[in-house]
Amino acid sequence: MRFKPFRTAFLVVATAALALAAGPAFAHAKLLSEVPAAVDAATPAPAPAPLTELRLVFSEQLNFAFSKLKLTDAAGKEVALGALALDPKDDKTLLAPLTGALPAGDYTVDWTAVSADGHKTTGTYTFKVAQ
Ligand SMILES: [Cu+2]
Repeated sequence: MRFKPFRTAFLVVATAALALAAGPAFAHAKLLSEVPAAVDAATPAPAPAPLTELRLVFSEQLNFAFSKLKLTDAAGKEVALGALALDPKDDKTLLAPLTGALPAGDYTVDWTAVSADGHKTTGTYTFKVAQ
């Protein structure tokens, strides 16, 4: 059988295309850590004192324009946050400044993250502010 360079090239390209098509499934942004830490966090990041912002570290570079955070208190009332931003030193980290000191209690963060590949992930966690 003669070597057929065009067929070989076709197979190489087709295989690469399949590998690329399967790839983005691994690029969804997962929440890796957060400050203040979730009450059930396995390895809580140390909370800075005083608490001035929420910091969420994701596994992927974020498409900031479509990423969102919502903070609610134990009564389910939304707590106002300052303007959401990407950490200027880390495009995988979302920052939401607090507009004032949080009274002691439980708080819930609902997040929506869109990774650079356009895939959306969402999640919720609870953190506690001690008196
Ligand atoms: Cu993805």
